[in-house]
Amino acid sequence: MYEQISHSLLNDILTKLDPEIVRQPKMRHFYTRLGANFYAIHSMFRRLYGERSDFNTQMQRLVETMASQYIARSEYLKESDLQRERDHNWFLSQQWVGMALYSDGFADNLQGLQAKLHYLQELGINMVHVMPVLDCPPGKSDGGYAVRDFRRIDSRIGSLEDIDALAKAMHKRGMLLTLDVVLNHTSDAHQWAVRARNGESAYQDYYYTFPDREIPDMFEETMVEIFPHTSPGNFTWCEEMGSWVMTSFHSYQWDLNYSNPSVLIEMLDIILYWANHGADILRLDAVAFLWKKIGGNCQNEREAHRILQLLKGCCQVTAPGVLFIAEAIVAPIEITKYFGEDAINAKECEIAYNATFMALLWDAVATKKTELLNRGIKSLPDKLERATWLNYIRCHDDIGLGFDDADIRLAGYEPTAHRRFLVDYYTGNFENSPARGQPFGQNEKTGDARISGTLASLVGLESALETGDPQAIDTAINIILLLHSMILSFGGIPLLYYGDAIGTLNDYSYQLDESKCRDSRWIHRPTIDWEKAEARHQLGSVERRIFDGLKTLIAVRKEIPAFADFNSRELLDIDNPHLLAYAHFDHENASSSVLVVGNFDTVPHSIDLEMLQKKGFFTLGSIRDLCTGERPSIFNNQLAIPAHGFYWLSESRSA
Ligand code: OTU
Repeated sequence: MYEQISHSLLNDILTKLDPEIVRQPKMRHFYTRLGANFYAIHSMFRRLYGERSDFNTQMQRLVETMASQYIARSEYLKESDLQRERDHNWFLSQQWVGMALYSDGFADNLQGLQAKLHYLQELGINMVHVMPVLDCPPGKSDGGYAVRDFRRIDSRIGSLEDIDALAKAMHKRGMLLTLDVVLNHTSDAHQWAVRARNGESAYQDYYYTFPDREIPDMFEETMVEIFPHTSPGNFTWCEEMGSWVMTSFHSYQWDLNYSNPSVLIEMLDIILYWANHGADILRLDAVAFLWKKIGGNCQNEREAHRILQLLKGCCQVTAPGVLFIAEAIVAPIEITKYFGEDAINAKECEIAYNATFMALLWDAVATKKTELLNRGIKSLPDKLERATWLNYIRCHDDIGLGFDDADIRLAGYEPTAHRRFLVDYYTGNFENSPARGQPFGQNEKTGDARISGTLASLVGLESALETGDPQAIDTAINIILLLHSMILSFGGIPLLYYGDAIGTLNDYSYQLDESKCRDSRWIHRPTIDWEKAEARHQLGSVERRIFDGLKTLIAVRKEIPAFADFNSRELLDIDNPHLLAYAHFDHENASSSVLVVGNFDTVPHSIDLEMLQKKGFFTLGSIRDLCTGERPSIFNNQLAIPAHGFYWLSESRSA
C-alpha cells in the first residue's frame, strides 16, 4: 500500500524537478536507482521529519541534491559504480590492505603523499585512509576533526586539485582512497556557526542551542564526557548568542542538529561532493552520536541509525560504488548495528572499526593471556554477509578499554582494577613493564583513563633501544609482527597505521606546543623520518626486520582466499590461556582451510596435534606455515609456538 503511495509520490517529485535537471541527458541509471531506493529513502525521511510542515519541500530538496551530484559525477566514476554494482562483494576480498596516515606527517602534504605512493605499494598497501585534510582553525583543529569548511582543503596540506590528482594516481595503481566526513559537528568557526552567532535563526537551528541551563542540566545527568580532561561537560556558553551550545567533544566543536532536515541535506551534499572527488570510501566520524535524547547517553539512538540508512540509501542512488566506514567506538552488541539491522547486506555502513578486537589484543599483550580476548571475540556478534570489519592495532586516537565488564569478570579479573592495571602497564607504571605510553582522557570523577603511544613504544621497543638490550628488542619486534599477523588474518580489512611498519617511536614534541600539549594523542601522530625509513633496506636493522616481516605477511595474506571475509572464521577452543587460535574453513576444499595461532606469552607453548586432528585439521598430509612456507616446529606430536610467535597453517598434500 505504502509502496504504491510512494510510487505516486516519486512521480510528484519528478514532475516538480528543476528544469535544469530534467534537461540532462544520460540520467537513466539515476532514475533506475532512485526508483529502486525511493521507498526506503522516503519512509526513512518521513520517520525522521514527517511531522514538519515543510516536509514535501525538504523531500524535493533531498532528491535534487542527489540528482545534482549525479550530474556532477564524472563518467569515469560512474563506470566504476557500475563495475562495483556488478561485483558487489568486491571489498570483502583478502586483496585489500589499508593504512591510515596524516598526509602532512607522512610526506609534508598531498603532493608529497602522491610522490610516496610507491613506498606504500612496496609494502603492499592498496587502501589509504588519508586523515582529515579539510580547513580547520589552526590550534583548534582536533587533528582535523573540527572542520571550518567542508569543501576546502587546508592550504598547508594542498588544494582540491591535489586531491583530484592523488585520487587519479591512486586509482591508476589500483589503490582505494578513503576520506573523512565529520558528520557530528563543525568547528565553531564554520560559517554556519558564525552566522548562528550573528543571530541568523536559520543557522542557530543547525545546532543545539539553549537559553539557560534547564535542558543542558538534564542532558548532563546521563551524557558521558568524551574529553573530560580538556573539555569537561557537554555544553559551552556562547556569549554572542546568549545561549548554551551542545559540544559533546571539544568546546570548539559544535554538535550538528539532525532533527533539522537542512542539516541532513547539507551533509549528504558534502558526502556526495567527496565521493565525486574520487573517494572510494568515506569514513563517517563519530556516527554513534548523531542523535541526542534527554535521558540517554546520546549514543546509538535509533534515529542515528535512520540517518545513516538514509545517507546510505541516497549514496546508493548517486554514487553506488562508494562505501561507508562507521567510526563507532561502542560496545560489541551496538557496533554491528551500524551495518544495519535485520538485513543481509549492509543498509548503513559496509565497514566498521573493530575497536573491540583492537582493545582485546592490547589486553592480551599486557596480561600475556588470551582469556579476555577469546571471550571478547566470542561475544562479538556475527556481521552481515555484505559487510566487513576494519581490523587495526593503532590509529590516531587513544586506546579505550571498552570491553564488557561481565567478560572481564568471567576472565577472572575485577573490572576496575583490571582497567587500572592496563593503564598502569602501558604507561610504564607497572613493575617490569617495558611500555612507554601516556594516559589520555583521565576522568577524575569516574577513574577512567585511556592510553596513548605508538605501537613500537607501547610494546617496549623504545625502552629496549635505550638500554640496547638485544633480547628486549627481539621481543618488541616479535610482538609487532604477532599483532599484525592477527589483524591481517582475522577476516576484514587490516588497517595499518603509518610509521608502524618501521617501528616509529613516540614523538614527544607535542609537549612543547601550547595547542597540543594537553592532548597526548599527538604523541602517536608522527612526522615520518624518511632517513630512518631508508634503513628498511639495511640488513639486520630494526626497520628492516619489521618492514620485511610485514611485507611478507601482507603478500601472503593476499594469496589466501580463505582470508576473504565471508564469515568463515571459527574460534578454536584449544585449552591454553596464552594462545589464540581461529580457523578459516573452506568447507568445499579442506586443504585450503587455514588455522591461525598466536602465542601471547613470553615462553613457548604447544598444541596437541591429535586434538587438532580431531577437530578436522591436518588429516590429509603435512602441515605448512604459509608465512614462511616451511613446516612449523613439531615435537612429539606437539605443535610448538615460540614466545610471541604465530603461524598461519594449512595442509599440503605433498610433503
Ligand atoms: C573521533 O573519535 C575521531 O577519531 C577523533 O580523532 C576525534 O577527536 C573525535 O571523533 C571528534 O571528532 O567519536 O565514535 O576516545 O575514540 O572521540 C568515537 C576518543 C569517537 C575517540 C572518540 C572518537
